[in-house]
Amino acid sequence: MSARSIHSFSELRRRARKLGPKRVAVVMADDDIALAAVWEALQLGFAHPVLIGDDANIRRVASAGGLDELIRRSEIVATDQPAVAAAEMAGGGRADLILKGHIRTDALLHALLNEEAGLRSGRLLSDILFYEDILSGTKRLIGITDGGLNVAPNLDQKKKIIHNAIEVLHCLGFARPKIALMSATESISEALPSTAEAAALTEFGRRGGFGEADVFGPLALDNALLTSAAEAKGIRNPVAGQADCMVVPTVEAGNLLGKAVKYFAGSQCAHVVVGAKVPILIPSRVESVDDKINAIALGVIYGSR
Ligand code: COD
Repeated sequence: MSARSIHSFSELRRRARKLGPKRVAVVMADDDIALAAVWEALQLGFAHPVLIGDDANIRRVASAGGLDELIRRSEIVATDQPAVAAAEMAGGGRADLILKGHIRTDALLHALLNEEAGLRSGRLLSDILFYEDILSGTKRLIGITDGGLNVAPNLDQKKKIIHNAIEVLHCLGFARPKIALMSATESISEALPSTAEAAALTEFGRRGGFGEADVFGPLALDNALLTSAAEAKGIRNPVAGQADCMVVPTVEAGNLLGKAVKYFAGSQCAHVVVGAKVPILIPSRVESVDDKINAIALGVIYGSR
């Protein structure tokens, strides 16, 4: 963890405030939690909301939530094709980030991934989630990728997911992020293909393939996050016990881990999809207003790189 890196969500919001406000396009904005989040982000100074969708529904949901002032201070784009409109706005430089509202994640992603939407940059899109970890005794942000998009990434896709994660961590001030390649064990085993892939990716990183980052694995959860566990296993590497980001083998592992830190450890979260022309925020319906505000802050910082 670098001295300049962002350690908490309150710091994340403060950094976003210095970089904002950015235009946040809310797709199908008739969503009470998304509206509450953009209202808070507006008041915190890092969002200018662009509310896209059915005009009457947006006004009705905002009014029911006591957010008439938000409506006065936002731009409303009335359309029955909100995902297409958001993609066009972002592709044309009229929106800086996209936030999912009352729309299914797969429907939104399909619309944004459409070649004609103009949002693709030729890169792989991947999701990275951050939570506040306290295992080391001090609060720090740790990333988990990819628990959102790439279902079973192959070796090449994992390289791209790692590059995306390193780019985000650099934006958060991690000068040389420590990237742990996760599996169920730190030993290389034929029975667990993710361990052999982790070893290959470690070798790629050792030869400088990932630039300014330490990339190492395979590691299990305990020896990625606890120095005591890494020491007990005799693993000597800067990443072991001190990971800034965990790269999981499949979307299921990442999704389970992301929900575990939220529900078992009670951490707030923030996640962002990177690799398109603008950051895309796809928080789930059950994520809190705070999680969504954090995600907007993360998108603002990453989008300002
Ligand atoms: N990055 C860049 N381009 C992509 C990506 C990606 N990660 N995935 C697909 N594309 C491109 C393809 O090359 C193609 O041109 C176009 O998008 C459509 O691709 P399809 O037909 O393969 O699209 P699908 O049906 O695979 O859908 C892509 C999704 C990202 C929607 C899909 O992979 C998905 O549903 N992922 C899991 C999302 C999910 O349910 N997450 C769980 C919890 S949030």
